[in-house]
Amino acid sequence: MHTAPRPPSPSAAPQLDAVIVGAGFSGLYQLYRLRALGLRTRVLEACDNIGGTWYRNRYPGARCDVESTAYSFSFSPELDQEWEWSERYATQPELLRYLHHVADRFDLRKDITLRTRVTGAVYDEGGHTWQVTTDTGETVITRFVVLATGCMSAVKEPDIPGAGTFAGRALHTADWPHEDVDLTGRRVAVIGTGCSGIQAIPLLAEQAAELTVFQRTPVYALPARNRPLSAAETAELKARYPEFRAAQRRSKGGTLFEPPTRSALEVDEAERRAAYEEGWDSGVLSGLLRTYTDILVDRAANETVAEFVRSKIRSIVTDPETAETLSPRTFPFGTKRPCLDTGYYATYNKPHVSVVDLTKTPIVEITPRGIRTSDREHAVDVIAFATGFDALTGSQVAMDIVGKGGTTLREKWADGPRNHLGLLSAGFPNLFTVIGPLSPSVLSNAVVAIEQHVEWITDCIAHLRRNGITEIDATPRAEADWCAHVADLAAQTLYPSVDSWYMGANVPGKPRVFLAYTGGLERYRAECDAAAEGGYRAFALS
Ligand code: N01
Repeated sequence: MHTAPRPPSPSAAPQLDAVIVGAGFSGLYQLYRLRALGLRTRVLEACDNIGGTWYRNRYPGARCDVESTAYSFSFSPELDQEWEWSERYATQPELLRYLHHVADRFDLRKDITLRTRVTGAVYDEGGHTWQVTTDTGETVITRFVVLATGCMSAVKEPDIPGAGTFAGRALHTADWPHEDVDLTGRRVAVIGTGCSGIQAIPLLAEQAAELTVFQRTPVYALPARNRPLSAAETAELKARYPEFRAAQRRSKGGTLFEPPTRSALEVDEAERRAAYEEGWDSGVLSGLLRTYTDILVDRAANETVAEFVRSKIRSIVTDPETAETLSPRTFPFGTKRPCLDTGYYATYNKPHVSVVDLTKTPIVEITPRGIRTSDREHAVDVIAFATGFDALTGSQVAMDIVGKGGTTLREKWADGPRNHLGLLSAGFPNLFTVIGPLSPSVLSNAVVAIEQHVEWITDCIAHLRRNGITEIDATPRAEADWCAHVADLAAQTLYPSVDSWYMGANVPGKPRVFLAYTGGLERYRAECDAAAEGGYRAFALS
């Protein structure tokens, strides 16, 4: 826990117009936009380098599961034309190279300060400024703060007794070493089978002498069907990039597909199976979700696709008992984020790879030698934790953010995040969030969602400055309405029925609130635009 920041000196003049916290996709684009407005802007980044998620998640196999050509900035046609993606799904190193290219091309680095973690921010109600404090001892006074801290940046430390006693090497997928980790001849354990675990497992298995996966909940994973992009494909895409980008911006989730029109239950089994085969073969994360209208709202409809995936697992994994262990049965398909994999299930056919079903033999403790489950001790040399994140709110409540009346964001969000449009939380004026809680964020292509937020925030700040307005705040009424609306929409789906990180259920003590907006990016964009109409009259301005 950081020490609480000191109250600001009375109404000190701002040294900066904007501080942006984080130098990932969000922070880089926000810097580009605010600088174009002529604002004195600085990005403060905790890590040694830029890249955010794509800097930290360097584990073997880390790869985006949205197609590279769609998971990239749309704001610069020149950038679209000059950058070449090598594969359908970009690896982490390629995404990081892309972000470095963006930083260089738009000359962003000069306003980014690395190795500087924002520890707190206190609002000065008299001066309408924020006093931002850092772990380097710096204090910066700024009019606006943009939290570009990402959805998945607060790593969830393994809540397992004895975690610190392990005498071998402990790694976390979200904090993998920069240098190569040689696992040749080593006995490796992986704890966790979410998207990170299932991407890492096939590659770790290529090196390890023995790989043991400790699985608490199996996932539904679809084959990525990744492949190199040919020169002809790239040329064809570049020719139609302008239309593609425009369509992305109008889309429901930032990727393009024909929305389904029928229920899974109104077609016969043969037709359903054919649709699911097509979705499975598409190599697209939402390939199965988009088949029928009711996959995420009707349990019986959902079960048809869930059983389809289980049948695929049985067809790939040769040992029937292992196939059953890997088959999700406790939650509907899609209510925890599905994964795209490359060879995940087939990895279990290798003789040196095994899975421990923690629902039958739970982990009791980590020991100096390895992992003790209820039936035995598994001696290993390396433990790779793939145990996930305190998603969406974790990075924000980790900072001591003190708003009006001395209220902290942590206190205000004790029962779950509260804000208007996911953008501003009442009592914390001039403090914007990019793809944070109660916005489409993790349910959409993150880059498209980021661009929508950054552009809205930029337009808002431009309006305030043009009109001599020094403070914008969410009203408690608008905030209450938005929180209720987000919860109402989520309640119409199967999502809240499941313990997932979407619900905050993976972090002990975190309130159970559905953390994202399920109405889709298109509808959300319209809500944000409506709130900006008439000079942002949905907000309190002064
Ligand atoms: O984390 P997760 P992640 N003992 O929370 C298990 C994005 N992402 O890093 O489900 C034993 O999904 C936990 O088990 P359970 C994407 O949005 C994207 O994999 O709680 N097990 C689960 O199996 C994704 O959804 C990409 O029962 C424990 C796993 O650890 C999000 O990030 C790639 C445990 C955590 O899974 C998070 O994914 C990677 C314990 N004490 C990530 N604690 C791409 O774009 C936790 N677990 C491809």
